[in-house]
Amino acid sequence: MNTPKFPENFLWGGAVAANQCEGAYLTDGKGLSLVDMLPDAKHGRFEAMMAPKQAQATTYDFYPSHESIDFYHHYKEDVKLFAEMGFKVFRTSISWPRIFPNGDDMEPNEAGLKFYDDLFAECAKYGMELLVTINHFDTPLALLNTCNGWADRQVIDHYLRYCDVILRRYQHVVKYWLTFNEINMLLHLPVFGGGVDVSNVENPMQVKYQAIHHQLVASALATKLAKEINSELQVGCMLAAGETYANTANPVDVWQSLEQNRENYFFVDVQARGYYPSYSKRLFKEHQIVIEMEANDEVILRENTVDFVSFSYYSSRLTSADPEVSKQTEGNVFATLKNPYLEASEWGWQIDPLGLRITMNVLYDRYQKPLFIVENGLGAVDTPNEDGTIEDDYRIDYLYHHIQEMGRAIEDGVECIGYTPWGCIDLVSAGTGEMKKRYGFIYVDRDNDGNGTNKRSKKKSFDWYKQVIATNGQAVYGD
Ligand code: BGP
Repeated sequence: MNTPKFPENFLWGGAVAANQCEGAYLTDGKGLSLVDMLPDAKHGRFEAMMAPKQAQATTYDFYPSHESIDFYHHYKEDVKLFAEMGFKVFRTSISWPRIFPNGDDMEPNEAGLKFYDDLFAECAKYGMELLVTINHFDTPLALLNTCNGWADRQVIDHYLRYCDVILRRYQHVVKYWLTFNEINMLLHLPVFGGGVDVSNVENPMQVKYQAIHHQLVASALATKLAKEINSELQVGCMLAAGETYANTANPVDVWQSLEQNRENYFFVDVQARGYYPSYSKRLFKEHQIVIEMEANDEVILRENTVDFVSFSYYSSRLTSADPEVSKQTEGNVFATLKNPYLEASEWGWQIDPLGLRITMNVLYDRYQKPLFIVENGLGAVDTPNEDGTIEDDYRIDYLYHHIQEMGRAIEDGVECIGYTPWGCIDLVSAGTGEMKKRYGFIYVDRDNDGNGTNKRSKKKSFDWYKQVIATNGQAVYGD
């Protein structure tokens, strides 16, 4: 096959999120985010997400987000390293409770805004574009407690007040915006995705889809606002993607895979097409869901679709209608069946580079909007050699094959704006709270219990990725 060519202005870069790297969890007036009350997996992170009230009443030994890798105080050094790799774009998020400590405050916290003034100016100094997630798992904790997070419609107003401040302030330095990280997270882990506690409600599906409706309306209104503030701004949605395959050619398996894919595409169907998909009628009926809408909601959704579709891709998924087939493995956001054709990471996430090409083709066929791959990567244990060097060939191998398939998808005709692999610098894992699960090109000396010097050093993948960027992706087609 011909060597695919990446577009000349393709945005190579890397991604992080405030709650997983900044630390400084109470510095300069920041309020608590819901992530700040979560311990690591060993001490019940998952259970805390399921029962947030009990979690808040518990004192854990260690909270990974409180210090994280202290990006808050190391950002200059880190951005310099990103620039050395040749990043054309840097994806990060703004911490909502850094700007509005309780979520419902009327005035923003100037010290919080100042931090992002400085961070973004530092990136601009090196000519990097910015891709900013407005809400990446860190809804202010106070909103979870006062109104059950996004289950309450008034959170739309709080969110838009926050959007108004940051969109205005950063319009000239941040061109690309994502309204919510992995918006389908709300369906699977509602505390994480939207500060919604469903542990004591009669019909969790009702509460979740109502909260989802609020996020969808908020996303559309944020898109509208962005355009009013500056018509140059580009706003995207963000999905935890990964095509779900059928386990066999049995039509019942194929049907089930279609349904599971729809469960995720539902979100982008609304955000990219502007209306609830026809299949949602039956879904809502089956789960006794009645979405409460305000008169203008449908118009808002229809008139304010996204400019591009962004997504995270770590793996494909597999499903079977046969209850006997139950070999589950871990995966991003939700577990899936074990695919016998695929290897898996140490955390059980299956590795499927071709699945990226498939996912890109499906998304592009479905929406005909430019794609942006804003997360992809391998979470692995890195063991430094005696001299401190880290030979992460496994990570290079993972990225190499995914970049190859991304190139092939572009060759297939898919329009793709850029690629920002996840955790370009080691940071706290969202799912497990560990440091041990590393994604970075840059190693950070810090362990699962918060010990370490926080010293940064380059892994072998650092120079490799630098070469990929320098050759506009051609380095992965050299063999
Ligand atoms: C996605 C999140 C990220 C990131 C990534 C890897 O769901 O958007 O925040 O953490 O997954 O997951 P983990 O950190 O659990 O390995």
